[in-house]
Amino acid sequence: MNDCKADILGYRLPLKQPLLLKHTCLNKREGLILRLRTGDRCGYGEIAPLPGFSRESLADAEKQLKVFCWAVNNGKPFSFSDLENGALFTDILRLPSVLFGVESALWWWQQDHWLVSPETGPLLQGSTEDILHRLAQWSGNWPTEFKLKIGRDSIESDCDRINAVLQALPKPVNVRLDANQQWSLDQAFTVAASIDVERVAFVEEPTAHVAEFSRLYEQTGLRFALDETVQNPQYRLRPMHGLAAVVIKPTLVGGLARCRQLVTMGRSLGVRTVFSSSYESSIGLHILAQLSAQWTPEELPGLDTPSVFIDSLTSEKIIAGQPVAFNTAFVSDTDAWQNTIDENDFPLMRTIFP
Ligand code: OSB
Ligand code: MG
Repeated sequence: MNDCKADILGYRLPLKQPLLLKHTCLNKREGLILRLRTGDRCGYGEIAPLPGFSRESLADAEKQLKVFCWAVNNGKPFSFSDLENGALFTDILRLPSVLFGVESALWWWQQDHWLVSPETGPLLQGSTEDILHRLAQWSGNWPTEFKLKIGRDSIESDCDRINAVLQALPKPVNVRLDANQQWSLDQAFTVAASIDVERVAFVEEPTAHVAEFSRLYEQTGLRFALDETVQNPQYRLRPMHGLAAVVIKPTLVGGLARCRQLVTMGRSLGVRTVFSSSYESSIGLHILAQLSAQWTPEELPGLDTPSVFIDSLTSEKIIAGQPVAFNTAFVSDTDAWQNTIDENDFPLMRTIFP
């Protein structure tokens, strides 16, 4: 690809309330938008390491992305076959979030049209009381599955929460649970014995040790999904007793070539592959929704994360392919970026490169 120009925009998005994640609590979400241009055609990618989940910091990602942009703007050649083979600028691109951002910008650049966005599996977060209230108000169609976060409080409250949610849902509707590796194996046995495992499509990462997951299934019938485990680039997917699904978070897994490989492997093992978000802005979510629609059209992706933002980036024009001047449309002055954050300053965007 010749004559390609790259630029980077940084964003800082406000959250409705502090976002409690494993090991950390976020008060704002920050990331980078990469734009690749040739003539009047553009491709966008998002680079947003998630604190507590990504190994790299945003500063690390920015540094690596700038090296890539500098090389591209100075005429370093690359081809789409490199992209497909996962061999794109292997000397520069190493961090998962940067690989995803660069590869998806090139992928975006190649797309001629967008598919209808898939429905997403609604995420049940917050207190059990809030969740039950939300379900009681549910109007319209029920999705086939909801995702419920657990593993944060006591085992008793996890059991109560799961049973209360299952009771509030009509019989054919099931749940996906996510323990984020927080249970011990004994605790997992206790939970499995207290709930209707038939209505649990799977539990993501029940304990901290992947070697225990099949034992849990064999003794209780509780099926499981891999999420954190496949974020290790060395991990090779293989048949496992009770493996129901592989959750793919491209920002954390790193790169479309590896994501594609997980989809193909999952399919050959007869397990579901579920694209899922890592609290990206609406630009990243658009990419994830399209990847899901193209690669796993039968699946309900886990993209119900925009509700945590007050404003998740105005991207309709970008997605529609209309020309957008990064500078005039988005960019705030440097003072606003550097000064203490005030709710009225959001969302902030600024040019990072060139
Ligand atoms: O634990 O699956 C997780 C988002 C960021 C980091 C970790 C996780 C998540 C989600 C995304 O839960 C939403 C979903 O998977 O439905
Ligand atoms: Mg998970």
